[in-house]
Amino acid sequence: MASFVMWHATALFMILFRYSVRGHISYSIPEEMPKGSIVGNISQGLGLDLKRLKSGKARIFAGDNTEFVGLNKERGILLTEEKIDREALCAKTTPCALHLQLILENPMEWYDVTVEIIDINDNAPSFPKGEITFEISESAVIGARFMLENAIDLDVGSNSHLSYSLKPTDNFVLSLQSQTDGDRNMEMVLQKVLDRENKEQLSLLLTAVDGGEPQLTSTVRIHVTVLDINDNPPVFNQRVYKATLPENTPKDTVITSVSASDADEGSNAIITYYMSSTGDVNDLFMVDARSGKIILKGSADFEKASRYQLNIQARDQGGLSDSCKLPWVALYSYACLKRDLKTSAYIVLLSLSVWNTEIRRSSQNVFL
Ligand SMILES: [Ca+2]
Ligand SMILES: [Ca+2]
Ligand SMILES: [Ca+2]
Ligand SMILES: [Ca+2]
Repeated sequence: MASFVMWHATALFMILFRYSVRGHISYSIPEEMPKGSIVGNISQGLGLDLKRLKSGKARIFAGDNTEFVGLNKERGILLTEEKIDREALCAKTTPCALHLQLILENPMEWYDVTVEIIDINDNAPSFPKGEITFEISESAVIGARFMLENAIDLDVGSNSHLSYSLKPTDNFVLSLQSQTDGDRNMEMVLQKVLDRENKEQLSLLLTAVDGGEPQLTSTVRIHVTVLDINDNPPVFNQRVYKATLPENTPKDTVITSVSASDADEGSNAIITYYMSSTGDVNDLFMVDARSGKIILKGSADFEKASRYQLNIQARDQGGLSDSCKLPWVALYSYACLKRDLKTSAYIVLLSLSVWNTEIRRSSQNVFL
């Protein structure tokens, strides 16, 4: 068997040596042509008449290649046997060509035939992911860079040469840097600081356009979640609160509430209220750390003091704070009802102590 193979190989070599290549012809066709499309007139191209093709039993030898191209002996032309997908045949290799032989017998002749498959722009750019997400702190500094993955285009040449755009450009601009290996690093660069309190979610559109004719495009959505930092202190909704209470107000009565808000989120916005006053007032009043309610915790004695000043502080968990005052909590020592003869309404009469001035004042009418 081995000797037969050796003889066969030797015989083939001798045939090839004796009947060397008579000629060479090249054709170029675009990929994706329908089956049966004309590649070229090989009869004219090689100066072979149709009778010779027939008598020589002309045939196309494709070697290892699938038979993408066939011979019509009657017309002397080469035709496509099926659609040729350049990307499947050659991937990124250029040029992409089929190397065939036209073989004739009686006498044996052999012609090289090259069919170059020209790329068409039949692939749009494609991004590796359906969407891109980032979580970026609002403390990120201008110039901070965030890597983006390039799109892929299966075509070659200008049909796969991609340019990119990013919109909107309010906070980020696109940066493309060529590398020594021919790749390009694509990044979005922060050009205006983020503010979570102003905008927590950003949505950008990255577009890739190839250089084909017509151009094909692809887009990918970039979602940016802006992460909070504690850059806002609590703020009281009033600088000054006022309150009054009767002398015999029972313990645990809520006399008023203070309230602060914090524009941050999470623990950066959790507010705790404190009394920052000094002295006796701390024995008489307390502030609920969570609700901001000012609660009487002792007995208010008009004889001892007619006013108190409370200082309240609101602090977030990051240590930022604000303060407010209750510059007086006026105690009134008595109240009585008096009937208005004209209107028949009852009038509440209060004895109020405001700062150092004792005044008597009628309250608004109380209708019973
Ligand atoms: Ca393309
Ligand atoms: Ca292509
Ligand atoms: Ca805060
Ligand atoms: Ca914040």
